[in-house]
Amino acid sequence: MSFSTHFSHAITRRPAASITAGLRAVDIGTPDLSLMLDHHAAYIATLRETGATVIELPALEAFPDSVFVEDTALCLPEGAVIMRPGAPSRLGEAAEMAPHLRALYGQVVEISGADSFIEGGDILVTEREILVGRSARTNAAGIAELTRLVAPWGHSVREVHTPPGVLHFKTDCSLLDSYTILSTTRLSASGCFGGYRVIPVAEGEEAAANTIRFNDVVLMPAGFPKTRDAILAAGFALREIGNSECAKLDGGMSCLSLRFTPRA
Ligand code: CIR
Repeated sequence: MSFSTHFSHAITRRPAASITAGLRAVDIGTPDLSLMLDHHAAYIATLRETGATVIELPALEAFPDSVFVEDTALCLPEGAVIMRPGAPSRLGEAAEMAPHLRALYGQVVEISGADSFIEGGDILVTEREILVGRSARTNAAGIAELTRLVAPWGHSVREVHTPPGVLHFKTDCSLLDSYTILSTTRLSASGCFGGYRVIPVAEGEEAAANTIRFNDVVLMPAGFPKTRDAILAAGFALREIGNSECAKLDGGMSCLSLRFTPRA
């Protein structure tokens, strides 16, 4: 079973009422908390249906973007790495996540350099390597520190680039199985996925790129029929989850969980 697609656990965090103040590149409306909670519940139920244990953490009002837990840590089978988010308003979210991972993992290490910044949304873990996109949130020092921290666990890091104007590397791509990546053309055109099979996101449906493969199912945002059909045609089981409210804050399927199988 692949450690990059199959997981025993996930951690999520309930959206806070302060989500209305969440970060966004462009203001396309205020997220509706009640609808977001409905979508969030459907997301968690789908993770649970695969047999995984889902740990639901309580809302953190002091951190409007804290529902997007993926950015706080990188979880590998051998241990977890606590991130240093590049968005100043999100920096404190990592410390809020650390004790929960310490309770589950034997080894938890931290990105600690004052000049190091890195967010989980910029990290794509595949069976053979860890790709990290440099972005407005993730810098060279953060990537260098991550590279040093995961080397003893046998993981290699390859630095790639998040397209300009795109929040995170994984805003534009997802792993569907150990050698298949769903990607926007603007990202795959950079050549970063050599050696992988790439399923292109349909033109005009770029917001469909951020999906997750979680055990035997692919969770994707609802409303992108061409990309949905391409994933189905490639033979994957798929569930569409409402994402209209998270999308207002540049969030998608991966942002909403940490997914892992801890080795105690
Ligand atoms: C932010 O700008 O940080 C949040 N509004 C969205 C974070 C999405 N996270 C992710 O893609 N991993």
